[in-house]
Amino acid sequence: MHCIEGYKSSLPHEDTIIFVVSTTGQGDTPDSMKVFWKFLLQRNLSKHWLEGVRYAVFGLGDSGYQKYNFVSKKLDKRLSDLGAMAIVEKGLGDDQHPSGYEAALDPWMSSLWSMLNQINEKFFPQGPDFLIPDMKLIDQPKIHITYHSVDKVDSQSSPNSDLKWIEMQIERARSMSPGKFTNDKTRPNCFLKLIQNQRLTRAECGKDVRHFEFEFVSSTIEYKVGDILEVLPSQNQAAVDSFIQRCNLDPDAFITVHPKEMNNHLLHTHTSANVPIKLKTFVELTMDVASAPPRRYFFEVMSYFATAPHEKEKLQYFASPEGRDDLYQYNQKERRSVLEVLEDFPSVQMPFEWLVQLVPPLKTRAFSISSSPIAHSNQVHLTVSVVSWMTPFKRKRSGLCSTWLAKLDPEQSIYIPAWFQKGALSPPPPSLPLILVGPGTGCAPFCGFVEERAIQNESSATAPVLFFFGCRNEDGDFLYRDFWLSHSQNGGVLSEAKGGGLFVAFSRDQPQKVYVQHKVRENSRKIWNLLTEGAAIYIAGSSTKMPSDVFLAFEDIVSKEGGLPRESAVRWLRTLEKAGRYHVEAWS
Ligand code: 2AM
Repeated sequence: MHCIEGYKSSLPHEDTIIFVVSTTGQGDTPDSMKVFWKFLLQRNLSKHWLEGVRYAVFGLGDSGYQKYNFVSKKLDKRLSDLGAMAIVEKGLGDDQHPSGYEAALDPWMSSLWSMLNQINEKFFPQGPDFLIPDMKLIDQPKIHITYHSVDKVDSQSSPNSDLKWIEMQIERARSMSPGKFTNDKTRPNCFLKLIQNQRLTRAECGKDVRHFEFEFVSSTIEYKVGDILEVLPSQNQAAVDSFIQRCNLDPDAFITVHPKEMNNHLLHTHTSANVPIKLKTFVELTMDVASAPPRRYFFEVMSYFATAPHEKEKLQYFASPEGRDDLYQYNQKERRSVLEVLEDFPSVQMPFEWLVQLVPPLKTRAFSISSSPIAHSNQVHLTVSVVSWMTPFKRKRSGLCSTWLAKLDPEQSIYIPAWFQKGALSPPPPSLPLILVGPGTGCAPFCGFVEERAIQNESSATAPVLFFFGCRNEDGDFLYRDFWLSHSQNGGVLSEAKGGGLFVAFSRDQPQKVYVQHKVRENSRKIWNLLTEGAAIYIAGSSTKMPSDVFLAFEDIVSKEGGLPRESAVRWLRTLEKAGRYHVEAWS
């Protein structure tokens, strides 16, 4: 297996290449593929460049999105245009499928193995059947753990509550986890201290949306409106303790974790990944033990270590293609965490190496920033919906990060590790007219836009802004109501006097649903006039259906007001998108 690095010279000499690729945002390539994709699109590559190279593509996508599996389709086409030959039809994994993307993966894998076997028997001398799990465990863990005696441990590892020490622990733990975190997700960009945690919704509306204000406590990071803040959540201490106890681990042991194939030289180099860390700290900072469900391979490996026959049988069934749908129900639909799965199969004792390798990584969570750095120096604000839901078996589940944030008290001195990222919504210059659509927490980035524009407007006149907001009830979840109303009055940036407007859709305040797209259609002429003056459209919020429904509303407007047939209206909007005047930031 290769990293895509070095592809420039090596790609045409490969025999067979297998690509597994996801799609992010609105049909974008994942970050780790960007350089490769740019390279592959070069015009000077001849259409014979990859002749003789065989390939297979499997895409990970979500058919809820308009550009479903867009990147895998583009990649497949480009490889074929460059002369490479597909050995199997591209596979399209769909997260919306009742059995998850594995429903498409299983048949794709089995055709892939059989094709590979036909091409070259040395791939699988025993035939592809040996991939079906049985009593043997073919693999070995890819990592090695060294246990250190306490007296040999670096003095820097002794407990100390200062920020530098916390930063070191995070960097150490996360850079030790091979392949789990990219380099930019090991050492935090900065630490934040919570200074405000305010509920924005009333209990009766059934939603808990909160406004958080944080202060920079280490370095101040420069960010822009529309940027993203990623936060590393803290896991529940009791869950971490239960996991350690369930796995018979010593929380106070000092460990280092290395990839197995690491050479001696690297092993002895003094990097943060080579300094021992407490096992409990390592688990806390890198292994999601109580929230993310493990993947199918976890069950396969568990089956090997199960000593009770009925548990072994059940785990083997879960890991087999026949058990796929039942595993999906048990695991993904019910969102069983690693800890819960291990508790359901008490005879399993998995070595820590396997656990480190297979427990899902503790991921940072990304939120759209809702403040303008010009309006709040040394601060960053978020608008977060506290996630909780019932599984099909009526088990209450809640989002790790939002639930943790909601319980934090600004009086406590807790340092929150954070990373800043550029968002999909580029900051608009003051002279650009704006059409903003942000129902629910989709309003977050637009708080920053409006705040910033109000400040810019104090020195010189800014272009008009139309803002479309949607929520359930006027009295329940009209987020930042006073803020929007104040900017829509007395010559504010959303006021009619400034050519702007505030339009709110209350979806549940009348018998029929009223959504932002209805308000957009009602303001057809106003929107068209602004578009012809060069306005940019910005859409943010839930990814399920809202962005495509809103696109349809704009399509209607362009068609009606611009007198264009439907296909031309779509092309017109696509051109807008290409010109950087149609932006979408959607999240699930
Ligand atoms: P609902 O929950 O009453 O269906 C913020 O979440 C608001 O977005 C809510 O009022 C929600 O309405 C609404 N919403 C749900 N689906 C939507 C869609 N496809 N397009 C626009 N708004 C939608």
